[in-house]
Parts: sequence; structure tokens; C-alpha cells
Amino acid sequence: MDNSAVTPAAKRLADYKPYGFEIKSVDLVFDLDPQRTRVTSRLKIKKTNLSQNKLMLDGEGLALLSFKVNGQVYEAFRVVENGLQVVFPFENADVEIVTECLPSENKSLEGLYYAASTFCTQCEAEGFRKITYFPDRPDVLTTYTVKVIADQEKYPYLLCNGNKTGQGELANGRHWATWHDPFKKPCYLFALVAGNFDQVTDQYTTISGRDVALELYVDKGNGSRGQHALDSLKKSMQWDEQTFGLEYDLDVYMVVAVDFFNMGAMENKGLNVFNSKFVLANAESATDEDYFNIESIIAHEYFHNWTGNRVTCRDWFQLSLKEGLTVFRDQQFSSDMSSHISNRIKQVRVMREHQFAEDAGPMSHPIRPDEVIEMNNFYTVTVYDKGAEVIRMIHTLLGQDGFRKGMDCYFERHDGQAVTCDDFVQAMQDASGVDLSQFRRWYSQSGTPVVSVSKHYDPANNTLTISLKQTHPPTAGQKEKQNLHIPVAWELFDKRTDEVKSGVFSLLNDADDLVIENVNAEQNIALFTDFSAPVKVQQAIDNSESLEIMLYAKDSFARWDAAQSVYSDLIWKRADTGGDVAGDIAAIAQQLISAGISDLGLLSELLSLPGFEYLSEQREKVDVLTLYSAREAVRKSLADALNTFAVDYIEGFENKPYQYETSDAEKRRLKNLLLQYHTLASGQTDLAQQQFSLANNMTDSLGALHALRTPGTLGCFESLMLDFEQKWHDDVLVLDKWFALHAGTDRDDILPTLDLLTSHQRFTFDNPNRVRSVVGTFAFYNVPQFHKEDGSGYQYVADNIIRLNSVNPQVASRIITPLLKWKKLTGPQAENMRLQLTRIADTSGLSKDVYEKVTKSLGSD
Ligand code: B3K
Ligand code: ZN
Repeated sequence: MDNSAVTPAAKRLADYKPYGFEIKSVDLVFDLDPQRTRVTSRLKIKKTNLSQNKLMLDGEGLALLSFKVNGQVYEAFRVVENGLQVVFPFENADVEIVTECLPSENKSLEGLYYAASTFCTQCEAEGFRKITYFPDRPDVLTTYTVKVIADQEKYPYLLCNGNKTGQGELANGRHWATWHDPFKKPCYLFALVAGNFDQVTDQYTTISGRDVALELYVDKGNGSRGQHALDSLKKSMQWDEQTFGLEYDLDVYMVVAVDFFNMGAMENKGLNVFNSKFVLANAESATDEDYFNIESIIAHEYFHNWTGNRVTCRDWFQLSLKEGLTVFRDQQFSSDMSSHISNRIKQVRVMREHQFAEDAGPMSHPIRPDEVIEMNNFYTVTVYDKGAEVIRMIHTLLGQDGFRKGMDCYFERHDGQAVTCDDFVQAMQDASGVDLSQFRRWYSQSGTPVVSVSKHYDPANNTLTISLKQTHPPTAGQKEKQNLHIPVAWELFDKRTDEVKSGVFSLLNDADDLVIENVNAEQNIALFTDFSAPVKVQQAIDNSESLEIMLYAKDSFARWDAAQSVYSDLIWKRADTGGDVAGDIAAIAQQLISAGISDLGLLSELLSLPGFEYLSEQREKVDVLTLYSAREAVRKSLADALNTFAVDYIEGFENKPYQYETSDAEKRRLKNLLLQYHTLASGQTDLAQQQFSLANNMTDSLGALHALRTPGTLGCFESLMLDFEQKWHDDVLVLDKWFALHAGTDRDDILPTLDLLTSHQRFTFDNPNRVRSVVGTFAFYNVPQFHKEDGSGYQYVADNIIRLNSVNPQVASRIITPLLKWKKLTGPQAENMRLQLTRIADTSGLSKDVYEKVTKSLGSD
């Protein structure tokens, strides 16, 4: 760390204090210019804590032009490092602040920025302070009236939150629009966009009969790719009315797609801003996965209108209040729109492959963190996905009706307020009568609980006793742990019949027994069905029992989970002993093929190996390259065992005109998985080449390229990649897929290849999507090359983090994740990775974002 720099300070949940002032309204005027934008802010302020005489306004990188109180120039304030400290003896006052900011120099894509000829804002978490001096905290809610002024020809659309109240022309080719948002909101939900777009419109009538205009704004020429997003929006609006009785509240709902965006999307009130990747789709350019993501992210942002906007967070430590809950809501929506089991497995993969790893590493934190240096670092799989699992457990414990009552109570109590996670749990408890006092610990305790299971069957009494124990390994920054309330869903099944008995048991103590009566010797038990709790299960279970569950349990998740554990054992056996497991794999493959599984989504999952990251999480330390090779060897055995089945399935596949529809998508998914296995097993390229040349959709084109990206067929892969690049040269969203395919290729000349990619005409380090496609894909997914023994992969990523740190700290801080886990590695990798982290730590001008992660990783904890 550069010693001259000030060490960034952490903020603590325990230090929360109310603001002390009410902002009764704010009136903003934006005079937009890419080089220098002037913002005039008029605040009506009322003191609520009469003993407080200092008003703190946050601000960062602003030029202050004037400051007035009640119409008079006012000088009793100090410009401090992160804002203004104003002497404020008034009970009520009108404050006017004029500032300037520099949108085109803002590459961080936070605050007001100018990119690709568009003005755009991103305020969550703390970006509003880069626009004007203001209490940039989520518990300060107010109503906004905004006037936007800009050049008319370049920026015909001037958009802001709420309803448009006026527009007009000015001299010099400029024009203006005024907007008013009647709903009080925190400033993180403020948005402004000015640019030239294709506008696609639609309409929705709410359940109570109100008409809402739906407006989508996309890059010129892309209008035809917007229909799926609009359809998804209408489905989301309807689903929320039917499922939770929640209706949209403004007359217009706008979604703007922009090319330069740090994340997926943002739920600004009435004016969502989206990464264009999650809006634009047609069959030729978007995959089934893109279609799925668009639908679920449109839904997620829409659902925030109630869970996040109408009821918001008191402080940023409560982020999971809105994110965990909204992820849970979008997961339920996706399940209802497509297949429950495919969605559930996808969610569990995210938990096991990413969240468990985060929770075992240096950035481990509870879903409600206690301490934060840079808030943007806490938009994590823990806050989002584990947060959603916590909500799901409440849903499991309360049941559908109890949960709905809890939601109703939450909105009745807190509409229009900024509240805490505790307020949410209290509403759930009060409305349902279920005691959630011990359950609340899930909010404050980090780490993945381990539940160990042993079983005892008593044939004399026909009772099955399941002894369950919970343990909680210490995590970074949190050594002491408490017992949690863990819902253990179970299913007793009999392979000879369809009968099934099921229940949910609450594990509350160190050890508890679940006793089931009237059990016969033929019955089997599956535990944690549907992944009823985000825990690791330790169970001395033999392979034959796992295989019974895999083949005969009624709960599809339990079947998949059993297959995962059998595969894991075989991969580890291979890694530990080098032994040949091809025979075991062939037997499993054969059983799955002959089981007559009609759910093709489930079949694809049953035929897929556990991810590399999930396997790594099963041991304290890993020899990454050995584990990787073992997994590859097992993959080859599985491919060999499936080859005949694969060829039959692919050759018998009926190609239809493309539509995004669940059963078609699942068929394509299985076909593309089998194509990978076939190419890997046979080294033959004809089926993949044929698919590539006949493909009428992006899923199949990419599926063919993926299949060919194996060591034996790289020549063919390269030549089709050239064709692909020529065809899609002008479409950056598709080109990102091409960048990622290259960056994830296991080849010894990967570093020069990456350099070629970053010097490609369409590549720029200023665009987060491009950076993620190349540097991100390499760091996260190219396991053998990233972890190369000579440390060159780590060095490449570290170089790029240092470069991005000064351009866009949020992007740098995301990509650093794979470099944080050096303590988990064995061999030269551990030291090589630590060296690169130290090099990053020594960089001068390190952003708070990168600083927080690097110091945690290098620290002694
Ligand atoms: N709330 C935003 C994420 C904001 C991230 C700020 N670094 C999108 C979402 O979760 O819906
Ligand atoms: Zn969200």
C-alpha cells in the first residue's frame, strides 16, 4: 500500500444514526453538456433533531459554484473530504446549490456519465454524491422535480423518473423537459438519461383497470430486438398482481438499454436502466440463456418497485432486505414461467460454486454485513443469493399462505418507509404466528453451516431415527458462532410405488433427532429436498444408496443432488489416487439413459458433472491442476459412455423454427451437452460443423463452437471462430460471446491470444462488458491457464486490475475475486498468487473497492 494514501475507513452498522433533517422536496435543473454539466439543486430542509446544528451533505469530485440559504449567499460551511459541513441554525430553510461535474471524463460509470453519445446516471449505492451535494443515504426520502436541458438534435429524448410534466424548445438548438415523481424516494433511485434512441412502446392495464404506458429505449436500429423484454415486463406485472396483489403505481414504465453499464440493470423509479445485453434479443443473436436472463432481470427490476422502492432500506447494511427478497421473487417468477427443477438446480449451483466459496474466503460476510469500506463491494452472491435462500427458508417455515400474510403485513406497515431486515422478519413472524427469533441469526452469522447426518433404522418398531448435528466453521472476521434454525425438508420414498411421505423438521440445537414412524425396510430417505437450507451436508452414505435416490426419489432436486455426490466422490478418487473410474461412470450413465427420464432439463443436469468451484469447496486446500485434470478425465469417461446415445439423439433431432419456449430450450440444451460429449469422445467434428452451418439460432451456433473447443478439435474451432467473427463484427453483444470463447480456451499461447483480443478493433477497456468477456472469463473460467504454475495467468489478471483500478474501480474489484483465494491453494500457486496481490496492494492510488478486498485477502484473518 502506498503509505502516503489515507487508509480508507470502514463504516459500521452499529454506528447508525438518523440523519436529523428532513428534505421536504428537491428541485433539480440539469444543463447537460458532455464536457461540463451544471446542476442546480433547490432543497427545502426541515430540522428534525433540534439539537443538531451541523448539516452534512455528501459530495465527491464536484466543482461548487454557489451556495445560498433562503436566497442569500451563505458561507458558513466547510468543504470537507467527502462533502460539505454546513452550520445550520435554521429550523426550516431553502438551500440552493450550484455545482458542475464532468460527464465525459467519468469512466467509473457511477454518477452522471457520458458514453456512446448518451448521458446516463447510476446512483446506487453512493453515486448521487457525484452529481450534486446531497444526503446520499437511503433513509432520506423526498419528492423530486427535475428539469433537463440539452441539445435537441443529439439528445431528442430527455428522460427522468416519474411523469413528464412539460417540454419545450430553447434558443441555440437546445430543448428541455420537466419531470415530477410523486413518490418519495431515496436518491439512489434517481435516474436521468438523455440520448437518441429507437423507442418501442406497448401498454398494460393493471388489475384495477389503470393504463400504464410501457416504453423501451434502445440503440438506433435495434427496435426489433426489444419485444421479448416488453413481453417479459407484461408477464412480470401480471405475476406480481396475481401472486402478491402488487400493482404498478405510475402512468409510465420506462426501460432504457445502454452499452456502457457496470452491472446488469438498475431499478430506478419508473426509469430502469439496463445493460443492453439484458434487453436486446432475437433468435439469430441471442441464446436461450440470454432470453432467460432478460426475462428474469426485467422481472427482478420490476419487482423492486415494491420490494426496494416503495419499501426501501434504512441503511446499506440492510441491502439484503431488498435484494434477497427481490431475488427470491424473481426466482419464484422464473419457476412459474418455466421449469421449477431447472431453475432450482441453477440457483443451487450459484450457491455451491460461488456463494460457498465467498463465505469460506477473505470476503466472507453475513447477508447483513456489520462493516463495510466500499458499499459497491457488497452486491455479492451472499447478499443476493444466500439472502434469497434465507427468504426461501422463511417461505418453507411459514408455508405459501403464511408467507403471503407476512408480505401483506410488511407492506401495510412499511409502505413509504426505509426499514431494516428485522422489520421484515417481524412482519413475517407477527402475521404468521411462527416464532422466528432464532431464525434471525441467519442475518448476522456468516459462513456455511455443516449438518452431519447419521441414520438408525429399528426394524422391531419400524422407526427411522435421523440424528442431525449442526456445526459452524469459523469464518474471516467471525470466529464465534451460534446455532441456527435450519429447516430440514425430507422425503421418504419407496422405489416400488409412487407413495411418498414428506415433512419439514426444524433443527434448532447442536444435535436433534428426527424420528419417523411406520417406516418399512424398503423405504429410503432423502434429506434437504429442494435444497431446503443453504448448508453443506455430511453423510456417511454408500454409493448404492445414493444411486437409489438418484433413480427413484420423487423430489427431482434430491435426485440431482445424489448424482452430484456420486460424481464428486469419483472425481476425488481419481484426483487422490489416479485410479481409473471409467467403469463406475459408465454404469451411472447407463442407468440414467435407461431410466426413461422424460424431463429433459433434469436429464441434462443429471448428465452434468459438479462444477470445478464446488469441488474445490469440498476440501480446505486444493491442488487446482490435479483436481482440474481429474475432473477432465472423468468428463472424458462420461463422454465415452454417452457417445452412442449422443449420436442417436443429435441425428434424430428435429430442427424447428426457433422460438424461446421451455420445452424447446431444454431439448436444445440436452442436444448441445451431448454434442460436447460426442466431440470429446470421438474427436470428430462433422456433427458440430453441420450444426454450425445449419443453425437458425445463436444457441446452436454457440453450442457447436463450445463442443469444438476441446484439445483434439481446436483447428476446426479456430476456423469456425473466424467465420463467426466476420459475420458478427459489427454486433458487440455477439462479439462478447466470441471474446469469451477465446478467453476461456485452454491453450498454451493464451496470453498472446488475450493480447490479440484486447487489441481487437471492437475492444475497449472502458466498456465493462468487453472487459468481463476477456479478462473476467479468463480469470473465472480458464482454470488451467489462470492457475498455470509459472504464475503468468495471475500476473496477467493483476496487470489488468492495476490498469482498471484507475478507470473503473467497480469492474476492477469484481474481476479480482479469483485472485483472493491464495490461502486455499497448494503448491507454487499459493505464493505466486500472493505475490500478485501484494503487487496490487502496493499500487499507488488504489481505489477503496480494490483496497478492501486485497487487504482482507492478505490480512492475517
Ligand atoms: N440494485 C442494482 C444493483 C446496484 C449495484 C450498485 N453497485 C440492481 C439490482 O440488484 O436490481
Ligand atoms: Zn436487485
